[in-house]
Amino acid sequence: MAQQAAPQKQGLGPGFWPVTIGLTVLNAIISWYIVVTPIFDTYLHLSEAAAPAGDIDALFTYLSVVGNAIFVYVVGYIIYFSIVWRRRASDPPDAIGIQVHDNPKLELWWTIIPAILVLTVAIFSVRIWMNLQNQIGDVLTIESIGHQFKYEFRYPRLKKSVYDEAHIPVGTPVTLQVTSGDVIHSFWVPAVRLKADMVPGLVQTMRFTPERIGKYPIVCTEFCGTKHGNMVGYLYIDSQPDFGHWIAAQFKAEGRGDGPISLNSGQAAAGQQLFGEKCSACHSVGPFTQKIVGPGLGNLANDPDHPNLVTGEKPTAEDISHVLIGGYQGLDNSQGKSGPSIGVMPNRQANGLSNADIANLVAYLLSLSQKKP
Ligand code: HEC
Ligand SMILES: [Cu+2]
Repeated sequence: MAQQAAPQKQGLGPGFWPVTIGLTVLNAIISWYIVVTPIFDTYLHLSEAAAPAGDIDALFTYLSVVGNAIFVYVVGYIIYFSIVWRRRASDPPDAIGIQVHDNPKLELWWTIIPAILVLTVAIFSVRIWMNLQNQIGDVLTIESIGHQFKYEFRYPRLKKSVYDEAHIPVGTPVTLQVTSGDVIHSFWVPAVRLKADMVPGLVQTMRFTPERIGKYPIVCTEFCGTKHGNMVGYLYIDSQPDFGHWIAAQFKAEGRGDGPISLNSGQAAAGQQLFGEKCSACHSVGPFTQKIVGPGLGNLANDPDHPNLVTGEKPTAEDISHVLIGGYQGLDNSQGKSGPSIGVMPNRQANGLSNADIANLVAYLLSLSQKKP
């Protein structure tokens, strides 16, 4: 006698659409929470101390939202289907679920949707990576060398290294050249979201722009010996004046305080070359309005629309040198009344300018203005 075929279970089941709506609502609530909560700040108390921390956190948020959606739907449907199509007491002992093979529609979508997701993640992260590599203006370059068990920092023009405490000025693009003097260490600043291994014989570059003044730990994450756990440094993001004071103190400790600058000994040609090296990332030699990061400097001394410097001072050699020495961050007072702040002009220490450099740059800037009618 032919055995009666066991009934096959198939279809979406009675509650599929209500469950889908429920999962969508749940997904939306969790996604909303992820988006509105600055996760690192809230749970780990890690502020975004420097660009690109914000970009990296945005990428993390995106990954969390996508990951959460996959989790909610996959787990939700597994639970739903295992309840509606469970084996019931009334089912014959040989009852089996429907066997699905070759469903082109399904296969198409489960290829297309993940492909799109992975592509968006790739585009998002490659763009951040490229920004990191191509950040304009390596204004301040510091070498950082790992040792058992401390971090050494070498600053331009500073003869002695400093250890375990690095100071950098806010708003100034910084390039760190990271390597090691002995074994493999790592240089991780959680508040900047960047990390590089410190490998003997290999110099790796780390670029970021400090944004929030504060003191942030630098952590070694490669087991580098018995006192690895004690290997913690601090990155101080200082205001421009504080950074100036700090580095001036280092110079003083080396017995190399800077004497007075003789401005009339400046050489415009030497200044021009220096400008290409240290200033052109942020300044054009066009008019004031031709902005890169800072204003154009081509008409500094004879621009009727901007009779004064941003500091409100007159564009004399003396007053231009004040901007180069102290840096400037404040309201734009160039038209006699205050306008919005333009950005941060790094001070001489951040730009690595000697007295002679300042004299040469001032001579060059003034020569630019004189060429115009
Ligand atoms: C990180 C970018 C950056 C670098 C590098 C930089 N500057 Fe500036 N500079 C600025 C910004 C931004 C301002 C405007 C500051 C403000 O108004 O608050 C400025 C302002 C100035 C001013 C005043 C302009 C005016 O019209 O009053 C001078 C002069 C100047 N910079 C010269 C230089 C020289 C010379 C160098 C190279 C040694 C240099 N800057 C390097 C960003 C930079
Ligand atoms: Cu270490």
